[in-house]
Amino acid sequence: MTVVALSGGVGGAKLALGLQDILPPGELVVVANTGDDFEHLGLHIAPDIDSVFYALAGLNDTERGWGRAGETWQCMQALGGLGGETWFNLGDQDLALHLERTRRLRSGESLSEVTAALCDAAGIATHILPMSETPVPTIVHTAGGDLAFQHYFVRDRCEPVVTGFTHKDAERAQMPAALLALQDVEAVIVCPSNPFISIAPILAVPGMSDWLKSLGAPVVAVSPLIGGQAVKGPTAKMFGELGMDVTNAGLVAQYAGLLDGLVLDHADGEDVHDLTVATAVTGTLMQSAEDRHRVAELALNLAEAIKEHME
Ligand code: FO1
Repeated sequence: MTVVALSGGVGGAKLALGLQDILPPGELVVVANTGDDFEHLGLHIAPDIDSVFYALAGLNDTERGWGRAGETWQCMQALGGLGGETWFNLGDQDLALHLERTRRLRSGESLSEVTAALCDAAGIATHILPMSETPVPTIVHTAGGDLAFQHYFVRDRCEPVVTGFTHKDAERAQMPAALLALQDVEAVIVCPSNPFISIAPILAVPGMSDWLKSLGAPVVAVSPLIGGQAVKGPTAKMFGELGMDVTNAGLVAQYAGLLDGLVLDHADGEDVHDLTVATAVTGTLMQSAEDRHRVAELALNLAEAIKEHME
């Protein structure tokens, strides 16, 4: 049996770790957003793949949210001393990952193959797959003009007012063959990631939504909203700027008929009355392993209950 999880970076990686811990080894497949990927300092940077990778390998920095624990920054300091670009921080250990990924990509391996090799090396039994083998960079449309994703997110600290997004070259993107080959998928879990910049790019890959629907498996999301706010990042700000209510009904509408169920936080318990999908309510803030396991288990249980009704 297989569980497929769709994930962005930090928030998604927490649930992916919870799922990995409670499922038998190898039964979890995480499809990671690559809309944030970019070429920087000559290296292929894949932030969301890496957030999931570091979390599942137990190497992540839980305070900062991205990158490796125990990181050092000597290369960045030296680069700054040479007048180089330092707005995007690449730690010394993190650089090793980017060097190896970039080397393998340049030698002709696909992004799926490279990611699988890195997971093997780190002893991760979970399969992490990019949403696409080819780049689908997210372009952020703002009141002040279009921005490359990391310019919006890191350089400009998500300050510009967002008016929309383009998933550039999505029409050319292809789902990884390893994803299409999956059999016996029992549940699809949409992690508590940003619906606009983490999950929408995955769903923009041609065939992805139809494939998810064709599995005959319940699709259950864990809401990234707690009390009408995002735990971290610009999710709530984007809802407002795009003229949408910051509610779970707004979230379900954003997923346009994909969801069968939603796990939401106690603080938003009232939202269940406005929802047409099956729901389960718990504390969704994941600060400890116990939190991650509880939320992961509830999402899988909700999927199982929905499946029983489908049959
Ligand atoms: N986020 C930051 O806010 N500042 C950084 O300098 C930064 C560097 C960075 C390097 C590697 C990596 O994998 C992620 C990094 N992130 C950084 C996080 C990241 O760019 C964003 O959180 C995601 O793209 C959004 O999911």
